[in-house]
Amino acid sequence: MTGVSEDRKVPEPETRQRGGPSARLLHRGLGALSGLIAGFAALAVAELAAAAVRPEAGPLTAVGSAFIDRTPPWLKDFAVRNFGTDDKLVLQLGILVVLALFAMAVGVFALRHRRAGSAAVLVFGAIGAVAAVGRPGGGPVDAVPSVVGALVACGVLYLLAGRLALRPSRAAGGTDGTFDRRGFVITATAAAVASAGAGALGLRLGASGSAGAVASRKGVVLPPPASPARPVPAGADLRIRGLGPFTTPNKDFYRVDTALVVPQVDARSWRLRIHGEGVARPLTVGFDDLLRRELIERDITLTCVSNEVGGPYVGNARWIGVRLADLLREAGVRPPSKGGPADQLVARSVDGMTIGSPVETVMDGRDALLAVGMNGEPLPFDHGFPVRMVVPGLYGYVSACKWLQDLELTTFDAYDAYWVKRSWSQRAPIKTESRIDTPRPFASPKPGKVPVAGVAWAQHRGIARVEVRVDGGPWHPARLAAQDTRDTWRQWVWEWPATTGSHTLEVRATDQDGYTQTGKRVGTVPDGATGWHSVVVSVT
Ligand SMILES: Nc1nc2c(c(=O)[nH]1)N[C@H]1C(S)=C(S)[C@@H](COP(=O)(O)O)O[C@H]1N2
Ligand SMILES: [Mo]
Repeated sequence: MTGVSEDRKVPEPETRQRGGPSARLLHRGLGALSGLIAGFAALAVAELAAAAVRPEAGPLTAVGSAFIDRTPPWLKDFAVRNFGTDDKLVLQLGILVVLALFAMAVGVFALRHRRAGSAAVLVFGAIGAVAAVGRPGGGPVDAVPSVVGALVACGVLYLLAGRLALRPSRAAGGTDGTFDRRGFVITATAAAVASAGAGALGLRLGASGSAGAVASRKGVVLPPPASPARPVPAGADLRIRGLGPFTTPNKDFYRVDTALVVPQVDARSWRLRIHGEGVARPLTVGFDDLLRRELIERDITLTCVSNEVGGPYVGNARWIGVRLADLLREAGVRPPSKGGPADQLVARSVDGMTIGSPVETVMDGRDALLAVGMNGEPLPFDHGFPVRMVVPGLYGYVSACKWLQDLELTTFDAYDAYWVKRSWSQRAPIKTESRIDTPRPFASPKPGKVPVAGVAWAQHRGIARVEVRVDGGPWHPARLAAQDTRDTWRQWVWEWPATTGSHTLEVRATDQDGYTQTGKRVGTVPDGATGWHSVVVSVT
């Protein structure tokens, strides 16, 4: 478009018409479209290559994961609070939008600077490659998808920019504003169709790549536990409308992790290594070794430290697994109270997560598990198949490592685990908490008896009392459901004689150590939120 100024000086009719503002806009628009097509080609080809290398090596996943690991706690907290479990979808859409904007800009730039513009695409390939190689378990081959994708995109943009090149004008030094329209349409369509094909094939191959893991999970037969859980007492479930079931079904169980691609581990090749300081006999066990051991079955309520007061990140399941303390003792581990040198057990997952738990706690006699089963089935992939940790009384980020593959004994002084590096506490026992599940906020019940009900939890201490108050008035004791174990949550209900008007309901719990939940509101960082859950309703 070097001829634009010339056009004005030389008002030659045809040139004005062809090179006028709307034609220029169209030309730029097609430049932007070229950038988009090149970007699409890059991602599609990279996806296909990632299917051959490994799913985590795809540039979108790699850059997204790298972003997650660098997310400051306040942003992570914001994302979890506002997008919940959709936070990853939002992140990937965000990356796509940013990428699309850059692609369009590069496409427009390439109209004038065909080589430099095409080469600029390689910069994005380099970013993807660096991110992929730097992922946990990443190696040089993980750069391949980004590099191949970028090279293809570079070629596509070069071709398209060539089709968009303006033809020299008959008037010397200018252009007549025309370009190879037919050639552009054909090349652009061919590139888009071929990319769509490559992308679809990549997704299909990626899905079949995990066939081995899926088959290995289907093949798992959980042996009956040597120590079954007591049946859940009949009175543990109050069966009140608006109150979830005592045992959370797997499909409804909350999910919190940093994995953009859920790891699909083949149980047949899975190994767990136990090693580190004070480990007299380092151990390596396979999945079948675990199943042949004494299995115990327990109901344990899991809670996320990122759960706001009143939040949803808590669930109760029936787990089957091996006692972690048994394995540690077999490896010759002693807790600090018995002279062991290591006070921290660092669990590592196949996706590079590290989670540190106090050795003293996991060996103090509580049912700390290497879990293989959840509610009667092998762990779902989302919840850590084949093996995860579950420790009653500790928040998930300091205990519940999913897709576990390594246990290292060390000290809290020597090593900070993933979340501790991101300003969360090294140690985080679950705080005594309670939540109102019904009525819902801003509900409008009729005056008269209104059941106010919810759950309360103080894992490994147990819930002793729950109280409810209305509009800051006196506390009324709620009726507690039967206790399953002190490692599980407890439902409660209070019959409220509701009167017309707007009212604020508040709840607080007291645990079996005699501690009453503080009303002081603090946020989730660094070791869990506190405060009383409150719900405003208008009785009409
Ligand atoms: N590998 C891995 N394990 C993990 C996490 C993770 O991000 N990666 N998140 C932890 C956190 S913060 C919590 S609260 C629990 C949640 O377990 P769930 O998703 O099965 O409910 O898993 C824990 N284990
Ligand atoms: Mo968590």
